[in-house]
Amino acid sequence: MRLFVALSPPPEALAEIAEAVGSVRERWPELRWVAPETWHVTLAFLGEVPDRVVPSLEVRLARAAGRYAPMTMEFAGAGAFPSPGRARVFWLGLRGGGPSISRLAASMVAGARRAGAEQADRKPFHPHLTLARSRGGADLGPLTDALASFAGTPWRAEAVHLKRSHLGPSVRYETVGSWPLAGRG
Ligand code: 2AM
Repeated sequence: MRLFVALSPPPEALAEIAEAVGSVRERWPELRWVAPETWHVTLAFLGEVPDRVVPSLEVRLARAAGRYAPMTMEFAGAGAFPSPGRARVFWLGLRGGGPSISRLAASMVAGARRAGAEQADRKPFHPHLTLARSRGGADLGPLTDALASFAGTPWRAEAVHLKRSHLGPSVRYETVGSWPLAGRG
């Protein structure tokens, strides 16, 4: 099954984003906008994972998550991968969480690897929430400018979630497991 590990921001944080994005979104109908109910922050993309690996993957992720304390962060700023001028992915940035969020992401990757699920597509970790995609690569400079000053209310990440992608005309994510950030910090 196709899996990834993610943070799920609380509804209040997502509502702020929906409000900020609402008006700009109408001006960019050629982009494939991500459905708000699927918004998430990816910590590790695992790709296709054999079913037999999933039980030990769950054990490893639970153990790794348990070593981290909840983290406070906020959405701030906007950008694009690989660059605003030829963008394939348009995103909102995440601020705060300190170095812990990068360490948490690295621990998820390491736990998955020990379970036998290699991270499918290793890129440097850059915490973000994907809002839209462009197949061919588009000039999204004006769009990133429009949301550059966005700054959301801080929220607490208290758990990690293992999610399964069901690909199709509209992608659907199913939560396979959730584990608390149960450390004391
Ligand atoms: P991103 O779009 O937020 O960067 C589920 O597919 C999630 O895994 C996506 O939201 C995507 O995060 C992330 N991901 C990372 N690499 C991917 C890849 N090669 N193919 C699909 N998704 C990938």
